[in-house]
Amino acid sequence: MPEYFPEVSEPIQYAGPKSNKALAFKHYNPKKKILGKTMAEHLKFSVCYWHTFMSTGSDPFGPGTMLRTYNEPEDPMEQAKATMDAAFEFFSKLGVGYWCFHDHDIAPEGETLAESNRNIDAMVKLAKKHQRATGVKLLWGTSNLFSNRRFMAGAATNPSPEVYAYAASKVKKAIEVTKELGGAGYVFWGGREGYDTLLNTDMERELDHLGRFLGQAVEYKEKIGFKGQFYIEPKPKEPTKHQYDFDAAACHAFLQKYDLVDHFKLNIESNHATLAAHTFIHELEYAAANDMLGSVDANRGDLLIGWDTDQFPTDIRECTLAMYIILRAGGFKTGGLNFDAKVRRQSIDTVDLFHAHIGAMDAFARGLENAAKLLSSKKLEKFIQKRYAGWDKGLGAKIESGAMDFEALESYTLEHGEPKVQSGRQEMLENILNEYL
Ligand code: XLS
Ligand code: NI
Ligand code: NI
Repeated sequence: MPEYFPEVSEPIQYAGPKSNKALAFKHYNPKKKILGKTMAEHLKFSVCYWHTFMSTGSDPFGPGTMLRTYNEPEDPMEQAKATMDAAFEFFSKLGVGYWCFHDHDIAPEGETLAESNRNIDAMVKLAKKHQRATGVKLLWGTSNLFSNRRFMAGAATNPSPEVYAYAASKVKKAIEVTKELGGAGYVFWGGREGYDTLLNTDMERELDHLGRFLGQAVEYKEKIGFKGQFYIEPKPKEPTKHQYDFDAAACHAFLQKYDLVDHFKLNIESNHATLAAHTFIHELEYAAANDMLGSVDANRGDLLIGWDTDQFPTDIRECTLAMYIILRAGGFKTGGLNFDAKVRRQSIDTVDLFHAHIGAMDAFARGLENAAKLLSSKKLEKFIQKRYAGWDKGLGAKIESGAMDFEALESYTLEHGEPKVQSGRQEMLENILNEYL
């Protein structure tokens, strides 16, 4: 088998924070134990197939810039095979435990659904062989319901029932192969489930169709005995003007309305959070507070550019706060940190793929270490506990237990007068956080 990443001859090693080696981990030490688990077990890093192996740097103003040897074969299936060989070589050399893919990342779409499915089957066979040989596991699978022109007006929310049927057929297959590959999860990202203009949109009907579609997916999952976790990945816009899976709260409300909330968790993506005018931390916190935190698409946006730039995460403060929430919520169960991120258009060498992933893994390793220390110090938790202590006894406990109606609350206030107020101490807390970065 040809070697696709000759610039890295040995798997990337942990060399420690003092090392000057660029192709080494300074902080990610997979076997190091933190709060009873290894770093690898906490972080569960995953490489995404689409950005890392399928995208070559195109943007709205120009085509790809990256020339890859695995893209050289002209026959689409030969190209797909070379790409998969390259992908597993990369996973092994980088030392990640997981990968994620869309159906047509790994296999070209054929002229018909039947041909597409045959292509997928052939590639799944190869993926299975590679998974067995390398020990790399599938974090989640998904179906691309947004690139082909048939999906221009959405998949489950398309005005045409034929497109709904096509989308269902693709998701059916993608769930089957995710099961076949032992996937721990399956993601629904509603690529074009939204609208470009309300002038042509029956929103009520579209939402009902999306609810039905996801319900049918749950039914099928149960029918074939797929035990993986279903996730919804919120995103507010892009490619459409508005997407129904806007943010964590909108997805949660949607799942409750259609009685699906027990069957899904959320896959929170950092760049999608900022597109929704939230922070990544807000989305994680909302998900955790509602027992909906499932998995993470770890990347970062650029606040000066208004789209999903999908850059590799490097911000230590953000990684620390993210891991703080994840640890506090009990850590990942089925999910992990999937790098839904791509190298910049000028980063044209394959070695740039290593630099990008190494930096992101080190950033999250530091985030994990910082978060573990911050959590063990209990400094933030103690502050919050004290801030809400009024609810643990007396008046607060009575309100929480439902023992005080509006009339009783009025009598209490008439008797006790003006409440005492307390400082929020934001600056002090920000200083504490900085001590841990
Ligand atoms: C696009 C999404 C996509 C999903 C998988 O913005 O992030 O990559 O993660 O379909
Ligand atoms: Ni994503
Ligand atoms: Ni994205």
